[in-house]
Amino acid sequence: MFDQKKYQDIYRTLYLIRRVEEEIGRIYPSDKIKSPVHLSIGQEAVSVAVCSALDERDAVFATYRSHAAYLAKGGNLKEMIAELYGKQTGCAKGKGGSMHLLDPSCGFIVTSAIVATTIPLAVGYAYSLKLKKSDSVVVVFFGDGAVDEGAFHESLNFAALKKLPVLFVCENNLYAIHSHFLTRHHSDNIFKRAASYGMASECLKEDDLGVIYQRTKFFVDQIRQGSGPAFLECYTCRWREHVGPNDDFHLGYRSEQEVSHCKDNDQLKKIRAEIEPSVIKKINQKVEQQIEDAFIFAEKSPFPGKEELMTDVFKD
Ligand SMILES: Cc1ncc(C[n+]2csc(CCOP(=O)(O)OP(=O)(O)O)c2C)c(N)n1
Ligand SMILES: [Mg+2]
Repeated sequence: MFDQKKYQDIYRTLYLIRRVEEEIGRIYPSDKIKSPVHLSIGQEAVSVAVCSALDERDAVFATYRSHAAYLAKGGNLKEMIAELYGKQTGCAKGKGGSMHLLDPSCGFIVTSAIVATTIPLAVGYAYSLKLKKSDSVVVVFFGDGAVDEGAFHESLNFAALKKLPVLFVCENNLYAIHSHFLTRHHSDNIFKRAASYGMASECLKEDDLGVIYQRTKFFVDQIRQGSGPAFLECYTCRWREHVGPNDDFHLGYRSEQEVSHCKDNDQLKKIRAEIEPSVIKKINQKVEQQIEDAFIFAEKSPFPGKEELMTDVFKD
């Protein structure tokens, strides 16, 4: 499916995200990390597949669960960990935490803790690109919970009406916190609703990195040529609790079996099998060093000074 270099690039990013989130989970109980953390563990393949099909000129918007998307789009790892620690060197100067990652230098424009709010922002951004006759494409990631919000529907309608260069990517992990999709909606038809607003729309149920990559590439090429928006619903699975580093089977809203079934489809293991073990060893060593360096950087960085309390609140 990919050439060997692409396999290695994809594996490196998947492994980085998995391991950095495992480290975040390990350190979290020490209270050094000052913000809530919504881990992507189990969901990494969607971010990595989609971002691997984009160029540097393309822009990404995401949610409070966006360590994976931030890193997959090329966000700075040291600044991400420093942000979680609330340090001045963080990507939001230590004022946003895990739920407000951003790195516009690599096209990772903004994230938000408020469900669905980055969808209209992404559409507005796409509108500005269209007015400037840019050939960049905007991707916005959101969860199945965002479909419950009016802003989702208004944004899709407007994007279709104005034929804007935006790919909507719904990461459907079946739950909004602990509520199953079918306790919130009559039917399982998110992608059909998107189609009804007037855009190409598909549902990918396999959680297969290669398939998500191929379909993203197809839609991004079309969008770049002026097709207007498109929509991808990607089924995926969150392995840990909604917020925090633990699992949550004791809560009873889903079974351990449901998640272990997803773990059998771990895309990290699948991609690893395509690469020589000696190469894997080298990649892993480098990534582990990068992660260690990032946590040391965060530890050593200062907290923001009191004089920064009221700065960066409004745009000058
Ligand atoms: C407007 C709004 N309503 C409610 C919440 C509380 N809330 C936080 S996360 C969440 C669930 C969202 O689920 P989903 O969009 O499927 O994303 P997931 O957490 O599964 O990645 C809710 C309801 C919020 N942050 N914003
Ligand atoms: Mg969800």
